[in-house]
Amino acid sequence: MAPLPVIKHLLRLPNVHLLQRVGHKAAAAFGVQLDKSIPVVHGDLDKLPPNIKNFVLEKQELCQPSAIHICDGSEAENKKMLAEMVSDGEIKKLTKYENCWYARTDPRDVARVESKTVIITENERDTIPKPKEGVQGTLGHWMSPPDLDVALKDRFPGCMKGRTMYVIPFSMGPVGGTISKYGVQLTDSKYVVASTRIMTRITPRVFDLINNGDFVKCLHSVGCPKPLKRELVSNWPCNPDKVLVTHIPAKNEIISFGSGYGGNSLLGKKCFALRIGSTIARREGWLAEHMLILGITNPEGRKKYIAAAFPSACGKTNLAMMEPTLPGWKVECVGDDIAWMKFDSEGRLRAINPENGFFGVAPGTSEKTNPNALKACMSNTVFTNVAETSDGGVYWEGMEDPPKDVTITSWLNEPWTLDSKKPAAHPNSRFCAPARQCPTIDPDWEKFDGVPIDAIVFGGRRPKGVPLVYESFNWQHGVFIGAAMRSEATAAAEHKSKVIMHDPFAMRPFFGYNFGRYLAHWLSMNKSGRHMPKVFHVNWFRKNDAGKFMWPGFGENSRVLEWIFKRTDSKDHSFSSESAIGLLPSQDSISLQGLNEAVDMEGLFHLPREFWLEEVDAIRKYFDEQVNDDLPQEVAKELTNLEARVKKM
Ligand code: OXD
Ligand code: MN
Repeated sequence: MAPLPVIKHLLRLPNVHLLQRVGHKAAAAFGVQLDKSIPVVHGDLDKLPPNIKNFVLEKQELCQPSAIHICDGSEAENKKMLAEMVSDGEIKKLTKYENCWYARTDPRDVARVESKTVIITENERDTIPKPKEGVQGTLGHWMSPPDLDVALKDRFPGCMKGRTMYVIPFSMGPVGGTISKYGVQLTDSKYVVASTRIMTRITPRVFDLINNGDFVKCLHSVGCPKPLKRELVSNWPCNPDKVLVTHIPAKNEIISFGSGYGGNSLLGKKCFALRIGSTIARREGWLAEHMLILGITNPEGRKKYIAAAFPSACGKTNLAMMEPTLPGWKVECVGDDIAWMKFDSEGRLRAINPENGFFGVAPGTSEKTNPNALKACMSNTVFTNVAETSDGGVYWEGMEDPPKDVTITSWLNEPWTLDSKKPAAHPNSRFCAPARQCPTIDPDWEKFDGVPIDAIVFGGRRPKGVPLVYESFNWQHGVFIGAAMRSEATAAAEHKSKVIMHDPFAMRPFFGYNFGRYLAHWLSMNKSGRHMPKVFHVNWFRKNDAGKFMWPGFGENSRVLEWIFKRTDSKDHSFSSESAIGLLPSQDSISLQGLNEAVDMEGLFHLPREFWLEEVDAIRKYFDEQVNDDLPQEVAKELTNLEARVKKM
């Protein structure tokens, strides 16, 4: 049936707010039709479940691509797209490795853009706590539905002209898994399709699993319709002045414009698995967290799983893939960035890694720091903004000494030597590699109902005052420790200097809703009959007065994991002693056997009273200013208790 003229007119305009309100109903009732001038060059639109077909039709009306391609995730499809990108100069083959590719971005599109990342709710308070009078809120950015309408109208009409719109059916978590969720992303970027194929599971089976039910709707455009209005830099299409990454929890919808990079464009990752994911998790009673998951096996063969939250670029990937130095211990990787965790019917917390790949920060990754990540990215990998070597390889700061007998070209496409003043690789340059290629990938990493979690670990980069490890007194205190997390800023977003920033639960850039309510949700997890994981805080980054790291880190962190392992077995205080801030390892309970260097354990566990009094003040200021009336009184009480204990030190 032909669309009623008035509906067709509304869709054409396109009044997006109206379109979204009438969208599904109108499409279902009147049958939005494909603009006949837009060929479907791959796949069959009529075979899609009606709600997905309508979603595609609505967005093609809006974005006006020149063709539609429904992805099947196959090898043949991937090969063809990579070849097209090579001939368009968007990527290069790295001949030194097997099936590896290299992309340089426009230098204006190199990281997540937190200031342009917004959550849309009717009431601002549903997105962020109301900060104290006169204070700028830092716990996310809110946009009203009418402002979203204006912003979308300014960006999306005709934004895909001259480009193909790819329809990507993808699964977060193993396809068919009990904790998995499904999404469909529309994008005009082949780079995004190729990277999403690594980071998620792309398969048409997702259409059947959605079966006309709920799915997360993702729309992405680089915002560079053809003919181009400006010359591209490095053949990287983007529209930096108009970047906007939006999330609409009420509709399970993500709409992103202007950036092709990382979390701005691979919408399954931060947008879906964390921001929209956290809102779904709250509704459904589970947790979507910025956490790695690792399995650790002791010399007797007993295994436990740990989930750990660290702010961006604090070494989550290194920890998840570590090679323990403690003899007989084994660490295996389930995931390096995101955990979805749900209590099962027996009261065990079970976790999956919703991702299928690693989007890891390249600089600093070396044979010493993370040999497993290096092995994982030697084939089937897309590298972005690293430096290239003249023999078809890659190079970045901290990898090894620059290889001899080759020349190096920086991420800015300039000749590079050790004398160059600029870095060879961008500090946020990445490898995007399949998870299954990690030599230590856990045999259960794709288990449908996840792996059982015994410990939750929080951590950050704290050069002063914070001990190597401590344990919370109980769950409520653990939630407080997560809420009070702070860390040095990193290159993963647009922050410039190394200030110590509050980053509660390592989720500050990723909350999908009001952080105060998020805390209440965490507190509500503690129900009778559940086996609550123990909660810890670690800090590998304490420095002595000479500015030198006090703990060797990397594989030696297994010594700390061993203590955590022992503590999860204990029903009492064995191996620990009480301090003002939590349970510290008792004397000699962290094994130092076989360590090559002397470690100042006393210094690593010293709690300077002045430091902790200042820490309490900083946490109180943050809670008062940022969380204000939304702070659960249980968390406020934990701060009061900490202060009283510190004062007695
Ligand atoms: C990431 C991040 O890219 O946290 O994982 O920024
Ligand atoms: Mn991350």
